[in-house]
Amino acid sequence: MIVRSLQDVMGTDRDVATPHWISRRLLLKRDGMGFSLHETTVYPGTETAIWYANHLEAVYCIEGEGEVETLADGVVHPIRPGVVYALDRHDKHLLRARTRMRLVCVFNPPLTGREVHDENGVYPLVEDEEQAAATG
Ligand code: 9YT
Repeated sequence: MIVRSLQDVMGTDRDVATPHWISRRLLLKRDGMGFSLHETTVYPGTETAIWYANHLEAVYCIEGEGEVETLADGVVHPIRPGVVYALDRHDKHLLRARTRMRLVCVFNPPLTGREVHDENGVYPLVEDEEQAAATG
């Protein structure tokens, strides 16, 4: 069994910070679960363009308020605690945080932890750790 806390992850390579968000990767590909599980904190007043072309992601809000806009149709969905959005169509979207949001995110296939968003907000599909080192 794997037992891990946010404190265990903070300050390690599972703790990834960007100007708009910080993400603690509690479970990654190397944990062998077939998905990755992250707690992501999104900073208030930010807007982030994201497109997970290679991954499915479900995002469950546990704290804070904001909205997600799907670019294909311009529909804006409010986000508050208890709301999940699932990018089942690899939807291009804009994530806006009105207040500091804490989100629990699940990725399939799992992230290795070495991916970085490219200029389109896409994470590359990383098949193994060697490739991750080359691209990450
Ligand atoms: C909600 C979202 O996708 N934020 C970007 C970070 C992502 N959750 C990650 O890499 O953990």
